[in-house]
Amino acid sequence: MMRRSNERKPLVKHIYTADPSAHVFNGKIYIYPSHDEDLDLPDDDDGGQYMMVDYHVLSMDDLDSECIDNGVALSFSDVPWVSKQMWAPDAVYKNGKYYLVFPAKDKDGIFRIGVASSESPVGPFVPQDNYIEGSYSVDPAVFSDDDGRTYLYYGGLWGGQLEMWQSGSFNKDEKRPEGDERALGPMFAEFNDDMTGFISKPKNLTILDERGEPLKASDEERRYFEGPWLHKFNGKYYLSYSTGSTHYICYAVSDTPDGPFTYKGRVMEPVIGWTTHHSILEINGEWYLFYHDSELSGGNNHKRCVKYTRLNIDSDGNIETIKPYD
Ligand code: FUB
Repeated sequence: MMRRSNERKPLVKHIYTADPSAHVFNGKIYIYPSHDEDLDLPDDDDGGQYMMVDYHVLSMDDLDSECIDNGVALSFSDVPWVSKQMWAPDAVYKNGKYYLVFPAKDKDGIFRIGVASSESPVGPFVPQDNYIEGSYSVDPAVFSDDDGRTYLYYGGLWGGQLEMWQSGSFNKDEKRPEGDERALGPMFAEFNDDMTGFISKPKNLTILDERGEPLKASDEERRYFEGPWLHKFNGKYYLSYSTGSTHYICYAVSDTPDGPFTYKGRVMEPVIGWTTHHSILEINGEWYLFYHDSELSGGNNHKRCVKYTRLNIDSDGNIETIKPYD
């Protein structure tokens, strides 16, 4: 199949960008990425190299047009509760406003999830005074269901601190699940109408294997690590996510938004760089994957660039695995 002129190429080159959450608002494509800093920091397993301080919203009139950087939409110095590390955001349109939903470390060094709002999809966004009560960890993905309910999927292992909440409160020394123990899934919660809080207690989602058994912690090629995304296809809920340490994007399917989800397969093989993080979007009846790799920086894990490519889904809802460099 012929590729589009922008396909599988860095959408912007003047800044490093990652973790693209893409949406269509008013017929235009908006991308809400992390803004990677051009700093030379050593890699560690806690994500200390990801020192982002602000968000820029990118936009495109269509898939073939130039990708525009709309400047700083929210900076860490504008958010009263944030100390550092503004990681992967998402956005949603609700009740006539655009909401940016973002994770960052609070003053105690604990990842929380906050919300900021704007009249415009590109901001500037005005943050709420505090993070969402009961929120923790990273990688928020907001899903608006057909009935108007707004769900949040989030959570990341290791530097994303998800394991540290297994007891219900924060414990930085909490043991990670291992071996045959049930793997942690992403967290799930429902937002209230004005996006100021959760109306349900967050719960950890289960991903089942083909025998109906929860995926095990040792199953690193299939278990959840970070970067959840939710899209709906033919009435079913598709949860896609990164497997982190094995660098795949995988997907699992459910009849309900809060699972359990059953593992189905891979969306994409590994990209250049340690992390992989994506969003899935229908544009004019075709499906696209927005993702990142570290091609622009020659492989630096924390200097990434966002890209998109076509996603093929067959009539039964099976996703064809993407080989990003074929
Ligand atoms: O961008 C910082 C972190 O890297 C994100 O939270 C993860 O999903 C990974 O892409």
